[in-house]
Amino acid sequence: MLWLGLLVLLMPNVTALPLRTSSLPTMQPHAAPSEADLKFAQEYLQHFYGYRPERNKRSADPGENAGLTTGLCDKVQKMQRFFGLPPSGELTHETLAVMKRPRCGLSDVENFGDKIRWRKRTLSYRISGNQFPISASTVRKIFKSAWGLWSSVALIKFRMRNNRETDIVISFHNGDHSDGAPFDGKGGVLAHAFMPGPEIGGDVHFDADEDWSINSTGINLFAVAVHEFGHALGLPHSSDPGAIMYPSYNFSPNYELQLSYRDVKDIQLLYGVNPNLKNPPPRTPEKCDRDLSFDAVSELQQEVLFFKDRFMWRKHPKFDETRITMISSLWPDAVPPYLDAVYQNVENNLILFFKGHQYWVLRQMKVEESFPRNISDLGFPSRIKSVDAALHFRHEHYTLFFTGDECWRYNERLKMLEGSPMLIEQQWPGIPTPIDAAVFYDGFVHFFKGNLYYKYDSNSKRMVHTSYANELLECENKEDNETLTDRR
Ligand code: TQI
Ligand code: ZN
Ligand code: ZN
Repeated sequence: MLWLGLLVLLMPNVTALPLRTSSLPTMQPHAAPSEADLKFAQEYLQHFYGYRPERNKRSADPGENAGLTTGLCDKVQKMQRFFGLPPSGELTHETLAVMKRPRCGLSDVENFGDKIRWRKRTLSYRISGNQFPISASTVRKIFKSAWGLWSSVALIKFRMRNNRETDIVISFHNGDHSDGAPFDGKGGVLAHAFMPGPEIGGDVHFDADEDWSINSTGINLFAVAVHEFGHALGLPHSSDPGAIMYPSYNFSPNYELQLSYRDVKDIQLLYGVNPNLKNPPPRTPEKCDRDLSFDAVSELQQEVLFFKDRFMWRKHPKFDETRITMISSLWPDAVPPYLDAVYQNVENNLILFFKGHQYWVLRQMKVEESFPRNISDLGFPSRIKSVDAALHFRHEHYTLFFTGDECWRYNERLKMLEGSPMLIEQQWPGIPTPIDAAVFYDGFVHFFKGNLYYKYDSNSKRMVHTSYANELLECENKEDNETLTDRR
């Protein structure tokens, strides 16, 4: 709300600028501009195109024509390109006529559909102040890489400058800092940014009272900077829970911060696609996707949790909607994404997470000391490098681990039980191996493989049902289910 309010204040009567000026009479191209016109043009370019006469004087070749320095010529060309004039770099009558037409005061920003974006493709920023919560060089590095995330995917570049006249000013403030949006001390609002625009537009303020850090001990400055810089570039909040622009702080320090597919699409819509894009950004899984598969499935109290990448869905018997959340929003800093297996040990009130050769034990949301540990501690031979799934039987007091085409019976006190490993096909005939996930709930064993699940009667060990795995998440929109493509 604050942000929209400020936005309205910053943008009084914005009018659309015509891009073509073919209706203007074409004047003689080489007529020399008058003294007054030159002065007018210089002021115009200074105001709207960042032309700096002082800087140009310093670097100008003394032999060059006193009026049109190369810097001014560049700006004239830029302005001509924008208005669809031949980019000669000369102050033709036509060029001057366009300059003299009334226009709104907004220079470096433009309306783009219902959005606002910077018009230029290279933005300058300045880090203001000399008291920082972490060392100044670290702060510079953090901001540089936060801008770098956005410039790596879209056609926009950032340059740090130490002069006054930068597009974006980044600063730290305590409490009231006279922009109508005072900070609230530790906690609450961490930072805010102004939409692209002149003066305060694009500026980013951080609350100096926060416990800023570069790791997981406080508020991660890098994560917040990436989000705020998104606003400074014109991005609103996203409804995709995997997006950096999602309005919730659930950054996982166990996982390298990445823009999501949604963030990338949104910034590219404003500034165009950077052709040198490296890795494809991670997509947020969709519960209506018939091809959806799971990494792990587990019970947790009365709920069933379905894990996928950095996310999980929580299926609660009392809530009709199964909602997606970031794993790190429930267990901050505790568990890595892209898990292999998860199970809850109800008797001891533990939840165990498996990924690769490591496992973590959590008691009441907190990682037990000395974890992660190696899975060989559970009694697996060294040839077992990871587990596919874990199935816990609360009444029988044992857990079944699945690895390839084998399964292992394990008890917390007695460790690996006699007879392990057994062949899956002999224990649970009919399921394809290796499996992705397994869970015991509602009196049935559910195995997951690819986009299917297999429901077993745990006593007779007979398959009773098989269907799409995503069916268990109850996608409300059945039509979407058939024709799921990229939203938007
Ligand atoms: N600051 C809010 C934010 O940047 C300020 C804000 C902008 C806002 N637009 C708004 C507040 C619209 C209300 C409505 O979103 S913040 C996150 C989060 C904040 C929040 O300090 O609350 C991040 C800063 F929520 F996404 F984690 C950074 Cl990453
Ligand atoms: Zn502020
Ligand atoms: Zn925000």
